[in-house]
Amino acid sequence: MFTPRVAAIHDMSGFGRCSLTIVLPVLSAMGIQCCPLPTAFLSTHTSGFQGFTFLDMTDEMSRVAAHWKALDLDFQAIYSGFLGSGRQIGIVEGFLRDFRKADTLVVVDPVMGDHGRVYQTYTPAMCAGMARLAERADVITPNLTEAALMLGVPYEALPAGEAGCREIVERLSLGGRRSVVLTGASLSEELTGAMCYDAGTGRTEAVQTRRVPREFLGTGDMFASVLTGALVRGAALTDAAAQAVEFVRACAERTAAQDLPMREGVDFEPLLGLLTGGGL
Ligand code: PXL
Repeated sequence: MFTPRVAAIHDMSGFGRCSLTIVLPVLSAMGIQCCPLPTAFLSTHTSGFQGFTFLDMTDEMSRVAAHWKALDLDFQAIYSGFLGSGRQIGIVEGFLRDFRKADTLVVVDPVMGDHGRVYQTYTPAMCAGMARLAERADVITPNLTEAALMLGVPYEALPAGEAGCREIVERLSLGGRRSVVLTGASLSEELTGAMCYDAGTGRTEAVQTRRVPREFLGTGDMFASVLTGALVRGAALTDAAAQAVEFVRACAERTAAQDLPMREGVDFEPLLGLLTGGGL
């Protein structure tokens, strides 16, 4: 049986569980070959650690893409996340031009910030570039902070509640041309999850689960990775979002039960079996 292949364009942070240290194990567990195209190598991620190292891989990325092109590799999906420089926007756009075929799924997680704040290494020009890159995606997975940046409105001015989340995904859909899965969409005090606009069906649907009253870094990366894996395996958008919502909840519950620090991310490794869908 054929194993699908995904090009994963994200940073590698050595400690703190995010980006490639989530994308790789999650896609592998879901039976998908993950080919990493690292955007930067950091000692830790940038949220909650002082003095992290940051090796910008911009120049290496073009060389990797050129080699993959010479090898005539093909990918069922291209999935991008945290970028390391403004120049990388154009490199990822070039990667899409070179590797996207009629049935290639393009998922852009427009990683830029959280809790109303932009990540330390992102400039306004990079945020504008990310919005431009995201226009080429089949599916985007912003959180509320990233949705505000893409809509050009202050975080505090985002429309609220269920109607607000519906309005956000519909406004971000580019007139219905791209699917939008808004994360951190909470329809009541006890619930949280995603609001999904499916460009294939034209429908907007909420996916909710019980809220874990703690926040952990990397849950957006976890969500988008499970969603991408499920879409590659043929799930419909809201079913893929439901798998992602439930897996993130299970990880957050396990991590909260041990009272681990937010910056270390979710303690997901013992739960990967939930994604494999079968024994030996
Ligand atoms: O999870 C988002 C993310 C990804 N990569 C790096 C980060 C962050 C969030 O802080 O710093 C390097």
